[in-house]
Amino acid sequence: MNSPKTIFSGVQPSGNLTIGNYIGAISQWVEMQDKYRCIFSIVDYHAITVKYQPEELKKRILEITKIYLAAGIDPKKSIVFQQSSVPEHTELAWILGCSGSYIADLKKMTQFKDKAGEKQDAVSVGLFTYPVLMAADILLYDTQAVPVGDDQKQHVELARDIAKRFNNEYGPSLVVPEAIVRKEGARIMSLSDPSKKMSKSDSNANSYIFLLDDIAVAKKKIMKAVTDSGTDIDYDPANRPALANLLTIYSQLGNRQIPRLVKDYQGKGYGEFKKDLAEVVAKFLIDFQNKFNNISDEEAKAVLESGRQQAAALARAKMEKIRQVIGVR
Ligand code: AQP
Repeated sequence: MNSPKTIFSGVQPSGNLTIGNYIGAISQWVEMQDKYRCIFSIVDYHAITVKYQPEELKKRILEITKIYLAAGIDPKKSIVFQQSSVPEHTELAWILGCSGSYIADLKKMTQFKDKAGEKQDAVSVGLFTYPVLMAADILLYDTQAVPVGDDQKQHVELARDIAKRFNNEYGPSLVVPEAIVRKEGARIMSLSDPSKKMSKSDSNANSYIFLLDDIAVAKKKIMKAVTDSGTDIDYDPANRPALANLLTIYSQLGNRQIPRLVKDYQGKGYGEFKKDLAEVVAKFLIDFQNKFNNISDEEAKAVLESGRQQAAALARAKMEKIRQVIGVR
């Protein structure tokens, strides 16, 4: 029998997690645990590529661990660990930065262009080389598939290119991974501007719903969400992207397929639709937050420590081979 595929993914503790992070990434991880060998990381070194508060980062690392657990990640089935606790990630990132990664590729990364904006020369080198560290995260574990939201697909493709170039230079040493992106919900859009993705670091608080948002606040955000012209409920992402986004959120959190929703809301208007969606979101958040609040800091720390030991053993063995092939051992 073939051994199960290895899956790796992570979230950076750069803010409160949104329902976009949940729908696009974490919810699909949960489904994979019974089928694959899963490794899920809190990728904290990615969160220091932009300005941050050390105390807040520390708090968020445990918070995200609890979010993984509350979402249904089971540490008996999956390895859950903090990236910085396994130093081989940064070691491999250095090696890949020297072999397999080109400046021209990094300059093309949409996320770098979005985050650096007009100041491409004045942001940190880390923000620029972030995708190389992400490639190291993935390649260190012989990962075959990386479940991510649509915005991270480009980075996984770069990891593939880096692995292929490294293999061309040193012989087959790295597994070439593929991205797994949901068909629906891979890109949840901002509630205030459906042309932008929902992002945890957006400056407009009405654009996102945090998994830990106050329930009344979350409901208000849904009621305030922008809608397109027209009054009927129809799924037309090209012409009515705001409504399509709300239908996607409803479908994903309320477990009802979009065609079914469109049918159920025939003859009803935006007001009724949004009120019901606010209830669906509230119900989801209440259930999620109950689970989250029942996980202690000690439990989360124990999960991270056990995950560290398991990840470190894999990383140590892989890096020993990499050091040999590049000629430093
Ligand atoms: N809006 C989204 N819809 C679907 N999936 C999303 N993801 C992020 N936003 C959406 C997916 O969540 C996972 C973790 O993302 P990340 O923390 O590594 O960083 P990101 O992709 O840059 O997400 P954010 O929320 O926009 O963070 P900030 O604001 O800090 O940059 C990934 O799989 C991502 O695709």
